[in-house]
Amino acid sequence: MLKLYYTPGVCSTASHIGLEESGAKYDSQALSFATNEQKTPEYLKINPRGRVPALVVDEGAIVENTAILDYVAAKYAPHLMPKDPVQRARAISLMAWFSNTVHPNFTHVGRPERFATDTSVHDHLKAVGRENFYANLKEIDGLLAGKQWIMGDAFSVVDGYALVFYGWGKRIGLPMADLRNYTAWKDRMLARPAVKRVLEREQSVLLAA
Ligand SMILES: N[C@@H](CCC(=O)N[C@@H](CS)C(=O)NCC(=O)O)C(=O)O
Repeated sequence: MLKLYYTPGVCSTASHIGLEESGAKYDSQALSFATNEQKTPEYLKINPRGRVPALVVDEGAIVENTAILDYVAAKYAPHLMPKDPVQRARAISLMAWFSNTVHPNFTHVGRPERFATDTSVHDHLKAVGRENFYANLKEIDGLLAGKQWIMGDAFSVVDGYALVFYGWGKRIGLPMADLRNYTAWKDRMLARPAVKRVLEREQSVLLAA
């Protein structure tokens, strides 16, 4: 049995969507950051880094969205990752960039204290993070030009990951409607029953007008 540990509205939504789209049976547990449930001794046994998502499989825990999504596709839903080796490498490349660049840029906005202990520079870090994050969103908008899904004609687990950042942009009041391709694609995402189920379960900002 699979078990996903997630927190509503954070990057674990990517894995949540991937699992729901895969059709695999899974159990899930929401952890509240407000009460630091991601740092309890029980959860630290699952992910010693105290982060979500974590997916517990028969052999133990898998952490990091990129790894979880590749695993879920490989094991339960091969149609959710490109088969062609070059396209598959590009899918992993995009998820790696989401994880190592786009996500940390956003973290500067919400958690500047993770990048500098000098509080006098926190506002500056937030402003730079916001600018860099919006530049990343513009790049995603460009990647979606003329495409149905982020990897082309076929929906993939990478789409669920890209949706996380649209929601975050909306949450911090960035001009998301200006990103025409990204916004049209977001509407296609919201029309998918599995995506909608996850967003409803997480009470996502993406469902608000
Ligand atoms: N690169 C990791 C990032 C994991 C991560 O940083 N998760 C955040 C939520 S977006 C978290 O659990 N934060 C809890 C904390 O920092 O205490 C992934 O993609 O899985």
